[in-house]
Amino acid sequence: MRSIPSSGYCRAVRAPNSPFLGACRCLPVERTPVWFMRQAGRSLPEYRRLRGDGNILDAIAKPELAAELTLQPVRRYGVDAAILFSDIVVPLAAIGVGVEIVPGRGPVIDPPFRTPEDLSRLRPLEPDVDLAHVLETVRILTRELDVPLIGFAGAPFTLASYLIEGGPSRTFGRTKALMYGEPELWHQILDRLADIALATLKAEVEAGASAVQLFDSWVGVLSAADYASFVLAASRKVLEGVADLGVPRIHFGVGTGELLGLMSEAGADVVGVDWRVPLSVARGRIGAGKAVQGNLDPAICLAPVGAVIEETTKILADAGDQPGHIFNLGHGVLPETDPGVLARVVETVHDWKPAGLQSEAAG
Ligand code: 1CP
Repeated sequence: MRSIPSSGYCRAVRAPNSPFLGACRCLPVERTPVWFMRQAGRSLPEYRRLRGDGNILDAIAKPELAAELTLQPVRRYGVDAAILFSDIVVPLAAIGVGVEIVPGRGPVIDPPFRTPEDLSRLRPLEPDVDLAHVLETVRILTRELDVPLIGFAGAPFTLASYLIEGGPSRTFGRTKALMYGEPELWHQILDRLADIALATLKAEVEAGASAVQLFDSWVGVLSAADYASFVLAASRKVLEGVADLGVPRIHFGVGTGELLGLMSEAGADVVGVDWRVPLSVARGRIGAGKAVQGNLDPAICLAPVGAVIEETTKILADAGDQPGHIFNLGHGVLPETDPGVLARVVETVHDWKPAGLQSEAAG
């Protein structure tokens, strides 16, 4: 196995030869790394026990508790990376935008953003003060973990959609109406959200995170032309803004098959792919030199375990034996998922030895 430089992006990690960090850099690694979006959360009995019925934003504000919730899936599954237990709306709540996370629904913003005056509600983020509790969680985890910690932020489009809709949406009608009706205000909102995401990611890396993921979960509702006109510049501002920190940057959205090339252009090292596009096809759209992350349909994990393992193996085979694949789901773990099934997925991924990588590993 070729070793990974121990300086720079590996700095906060005790395992300098992390398969996760290596795969993010498209280096040959001893085994395909795996982690799951929403690996912490309601699918785990130990999560339900520890979290109880309290408000999730309160749990995130308690560093010892948030660190323990982050560690639970790492202990249970032996995944190759941890993802900070927080939420994409935490920086917005921290600057005083009225946000609540309503059980069974998701983030609700009251009142929603509708006028130019609302722009003043997006003041600059001062991470040391506004996110002090989150950064403390990162510092605890950096001491405790022996796998890399992924920090994250919500991308400008996805955060803007919550602000403008006032909560989760199916049509994104108000978001698109503002985008087309008041393009100047739209760009101002996205630019401020880009600054907030950038400040969040920088602070998390400075506190010890070894990689970052920019979640643009809902951007797949846009056409490629809209993405290029209304989103690309703001996402690029975030991803290029963290380039000099030397940690891998992952960029992810759902239903983004038509946008993969543009999301790659926005500056990521790794592009997340949902289950709608085979990884072999996605690689062509994303371009050479970048890694792919994905892409098992989380709903398939509710099927009998034999079918889940078969689909897992198909994805591993389709990723091919070229370096640069991080196994993940195509979106977050569904709460009704049996953790035993995910444990079998991890085992299957770790046991997978594509012929090409075996010879690299020997050499
Ligand atoms: O109390 C609870 O358990 C509620 C469920 C929950 C959890 C576990 C929410 C509400 N947020 C979180 C934590 C969370 N959120 C994590 C850390 C856990 C982990 O991944 O292991 C992360 C990375 C997020 C990020 C997040 N929040 C995203 C991007 C990822 C994605 O799923 O696309 C998004 C879109 C949100 C908004 C959000 N927060 C919570 C919900 C239910 C939602 C989605 C609502 C919607 O459909 O719009």
